This record gives sequence, structure tokens and C-alpha cells, in this order.
Amino acid sequence: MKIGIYGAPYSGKTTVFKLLVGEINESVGVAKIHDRRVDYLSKMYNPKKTTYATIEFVDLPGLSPELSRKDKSQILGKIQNVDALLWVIRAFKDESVPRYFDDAAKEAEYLYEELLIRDLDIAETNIQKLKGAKRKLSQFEMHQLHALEKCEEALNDEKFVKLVELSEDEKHALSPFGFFTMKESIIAVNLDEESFRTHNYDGRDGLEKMAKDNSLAMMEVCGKLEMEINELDESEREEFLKDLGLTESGIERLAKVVYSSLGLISFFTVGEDEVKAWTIKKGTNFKKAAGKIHTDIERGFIRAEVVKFSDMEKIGSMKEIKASGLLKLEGKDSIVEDGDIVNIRFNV
Ligand SMILES: Nc1nc2c(ncn2[C@@H]2O[C@H](COP(=O)(O)OP(=O)(O)OP(=O)(O)O)[C@@H](O)[C@H]2O)c(=O)[nH]1
Ligand SMILES: [Mg+2]
Repeated sequence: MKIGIYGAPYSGKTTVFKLLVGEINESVGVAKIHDRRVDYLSKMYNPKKTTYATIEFVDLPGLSPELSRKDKSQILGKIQNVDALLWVIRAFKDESVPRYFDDAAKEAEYLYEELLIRDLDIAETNIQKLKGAKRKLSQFEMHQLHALEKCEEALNDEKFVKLVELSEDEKHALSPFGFFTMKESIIAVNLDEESFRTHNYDGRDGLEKMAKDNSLAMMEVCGKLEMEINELDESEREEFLKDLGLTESGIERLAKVVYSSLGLISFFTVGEDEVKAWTIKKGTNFKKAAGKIHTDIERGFIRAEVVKFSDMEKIGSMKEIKASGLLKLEGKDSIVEDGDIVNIRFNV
């Protein structure tokens, strides 16, 4: 999974990026998604290797009105293939850091417009291309054209493509165009310590309305301070986070928002070699999930042995789980649930 960090200049994008992926000097980085369930299982199995889920982040330069269209599309081109956008919105007060927009709502409105303009451009260009083709369009292309026209209409109404009702076929037909407004967007409001505590900042009402109208997820971060806290020893970290009213680090909070807005869940595989968290879409069946582990396992799928993490935590050993009848057998079409500990029986 890959997420692009999007925003105006000096909004704190790089600060948030560092908070999420740790201190590095690259614009692409991988964040480990801390999960206490993995910790628990790892303690239980004492494996050679423990593997957490990860999210890759891409940090971008800021987008601003004075940039040329070409510069803007070059910046946005760097995140063409991301699964979601994380908008970092400036809401911290600091005279020493220049500010591009009057308040958080105006800044978000600008970022919103830029995505609309870019997607509208793509829709129009491709509609013209298809309409101008000097040959008969294939069925798929006809499908594309129809879906593109739906998107064009929505974008002209200043509506994100993700709000357009599309069939699975239409979504598939649109996927080559990589519309940004079809991806999930998560708004991270970057606050200073005081406003983080009070949840009050200029433009809040407008920003919340925009998020609601477009069903965008929202979270608050205290970028600079959280980053500083991150650099402390583990023992001190918890205390400082608690003082800010937090029980989880930035990446843990973000991971929750990302998983819920992208409809993702985790399942686990356990053993002496490795305890591992896997990320899948909600609604995935066991056979498909097995394919995440290995295509051979999907092909030779026989059944899945499944234990709920909550049961494992209550009971504490696989032996007792089996004795209590809490290990369930699931067929290929059953749906994996969040927190399932899964062992796939297969033959190759
Ligand atoms: N006071 C305060 N300053 C912050 C906060 N977050 C970032 N800054 C400061 O704002 C300046 C810009 O932060 P960056 O994280 O580099 O911002 P950016 O969005 O990556 O900026 P560009 O890449 O230039 O668009 C730096 O001096 C940061 O230290 C914050 O939460 N509070
Ligand atoms: Mg930056």
C-alpha cells in the first residue's frame, strides 16, 4: 500500500512524513504499522522473524497557486500510482513559517480545486481522444467513454469522482486514468500544541464541512511535537504522548484511519519461523487471502484453520484453543475477518 503526502508549501508535509516513517532523508519511506496483536503473537511463538504490516509514503513538494500547470502536474505525477492521498493542512500558528492561505479551510479548498482541475483535464483529454478515433471503438472503449463522461459531469459540478455511482465494470474501465479524486483522501490537520489540545483552529468549521460533504476522513496531528516525542526513549515517549492526550503514536492513529477508509483488515499467520500480519480488503475470501501468501497456496487450497485473535488472547495457547473447540475450519468461499489467525491447508 502506498500513500502520497499532498499539501501546500510549509504545511508540515515533510514533518508528518518523518513522523510516520522515521528520520530519513528520502522522499519515499516505509512505515511499520505497530499492532499489539502481532506483539502478543510474537511473544507467544517466539519466532525467528516478526513481520508487521507496512505502508509506503511518498513526500511531495508543496503545491501553490503561483506554480505553472506543468510544474503542478510534474509534482502530482510522482504520486500517480498511490492508493490514497494524505493531505497535510497547515493549522499550526508560527510567525516564522510563511503561510500561503488565510486558514485551514481555504487551504483545503485550494487543494481540492487542484485535484478537480487535474482530473477534469484527464477526463476531457481522453474523451476527445476516444471521440476522435478514426475507427470503431471496442466495447471496452465505449464503456470507458461512457464512464469518462459521467466523471466529467461530476468534476464540472466540483464533485469528486469517488462520489459518482459507478458499476464495477465502469471502475475497471476508469482505472487506467488514475483519477486522484477517485482515490481515498485523508485529511491530516497539522496543529500546534495549544490548538491540538483545544481542537480549535481557524477554518475548522469550513474544513469539517468539506470533509463531510465529500466523505473524506480526517485526523489531527501535532506534527512537530509528535516528531520530537518520537525521538525520545520508549519509556519517556508514552508519558509525553499521554500528556498530549494521546495513547497512540501518529502512525498508529493514521493506520486506523487508513484501514477504515480503504476498507482494509489484517489477518495473521503464526509459527516458529515467522509471525506475520497481512493486509487485505474487507470481504476477501480465504482462498483469495491464501493467494496473498503464495499463489501455490491459493491454487492448492483445501481449507483454512482459523482462530480468532480475541480467543487466543483469552485462552493463551493453541493447545487449549483446540481442546476448547475454538479452532474452526473454513472453506474457500468463507470471508476472512479482522484478527483471524489463519493456517491454510493446501496441496501442490
Ligand atoms: N510550529 C510548528 N512548526 C511546524 C510544524 N510542522 C512543521 N513546522 C515547521 O514548518 C516548516 C515547514 O515544515 P515542513 O515539514 O518542511 O513543511 P513541508 O510541507 O514539507 O514544506 P515544503 O516541502 O516546503 O512544501 C519547518 O520549519 C517545520 O519545522 C508544527 O506542527 N508546528
Ligand atoms: Mg517538504
